[in-house]
Amino acid sequence: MRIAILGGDGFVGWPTCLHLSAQGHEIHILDNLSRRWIDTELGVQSLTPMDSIQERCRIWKEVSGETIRFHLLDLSGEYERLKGWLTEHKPDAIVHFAEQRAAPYSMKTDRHKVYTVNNNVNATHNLLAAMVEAECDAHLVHLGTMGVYGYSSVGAAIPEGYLDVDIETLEGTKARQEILYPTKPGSVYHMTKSLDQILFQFYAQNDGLRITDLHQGIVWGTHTDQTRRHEQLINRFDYDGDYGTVLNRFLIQAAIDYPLTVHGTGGQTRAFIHIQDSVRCIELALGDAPEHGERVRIFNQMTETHRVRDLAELVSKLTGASIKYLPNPRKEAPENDLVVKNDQFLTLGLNPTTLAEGLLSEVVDVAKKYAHRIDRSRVPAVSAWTRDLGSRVERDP
Ligand code: USQ
Repeated sequence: MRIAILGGDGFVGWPTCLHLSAQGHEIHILDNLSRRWIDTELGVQSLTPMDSIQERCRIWKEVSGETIRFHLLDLSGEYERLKGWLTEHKPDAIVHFAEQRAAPYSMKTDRHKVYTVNNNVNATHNLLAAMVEAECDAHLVHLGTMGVYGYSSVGAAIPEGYLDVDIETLEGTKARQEILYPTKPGSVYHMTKSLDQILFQFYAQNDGLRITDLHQGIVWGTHTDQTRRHEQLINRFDYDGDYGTVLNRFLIQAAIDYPLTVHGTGGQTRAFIHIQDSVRCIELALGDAPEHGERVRIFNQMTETHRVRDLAELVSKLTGASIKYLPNPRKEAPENDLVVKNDQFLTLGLNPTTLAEGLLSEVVDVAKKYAHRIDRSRVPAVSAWTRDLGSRVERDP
């Protein structure tokens, strides 16, 4: 297939490009390199040394013989160029990662809220409108998030996107209706992914676009089979308070003897997936396109759930790191249970990497190897959800 990977320079985007290219697909990256600009804005860098996208593609050609093409294009700001690109290249599939993905960054200031909404919602809507106008019949696979569901404990498993509800009719009988599972986003970033769902629903129903939305959990790990093939193919690894995700943060904190930064009681339960499984899920979803006129297909892309304090204890046991319970800069339930259905990917053949097998071998090695590149002052999470929470944030534990 000819596959356009929007946001192909990012944390999940890059290993996905390599994975699909290795399988013989023709890969085109469309990216405005905004993630690299945000590193510059925040004054941080990936733990792992990352080459330019052009250099990454050159090395991949040397290693594999396969070509990945890079197109510098801003989805949210260059609608006409996007439409022109789709008209000219007519991809068979599009994978859409091109959104600002950090919840703390989206809550940093009002400017960051506005940027995140403008960037994410416009990128998705521009893409959908351009696909229709360019008569592009590609299967669109979008990276969404488990966070659209919210994390309140309702004592029931979260289904894959849809919920059957019985509504009382005017005649007093019950009518069954299928609805999108109600969203309850916990940040401006998660809110944009909730808005994306409505955009997808409309374009699938109105224009017959074939869309799959992957509700992904928190990704951990850094390597995939392809990023291991050359040190210049290495994936990015974020550890700072805005972009670092919880388990990867704990691992680098342990490597530099920094107390593990648990927010609140650490009673938050979240869904997790290893980066290798993440790229495999995208491959599986691409191979299972919906029909024209079918509702948006929604998968829960996660393999296990863990409580934050249990993760901290696990990392502490493995490495001897100490744990620090900090005031939570986020507005979120202090404790929640989480049960998630993920039957669709298991049925399609996903064989998950579990935390127990993958943890020590891979990430601790990466964290230790590059520990000298860490700026300790960028480790604290200082973006607060509200002003009063901001005044309690601990800047350097
Ligand atoms: N947390 C800590 N200590 C830290 C960092 C985080 O206790 O040092 C806690 C947070 O308060 C939160 C949980 O860990 O309760 C998860 O935080 P996170 O930063 O790992 O994940 P999140 O902000 O939810 O976002 C990440 C990705 C996002 C993706 C999402 C999937 O950045 O792109 O959509 O995970 S999910 O969480 O399932 O919505």
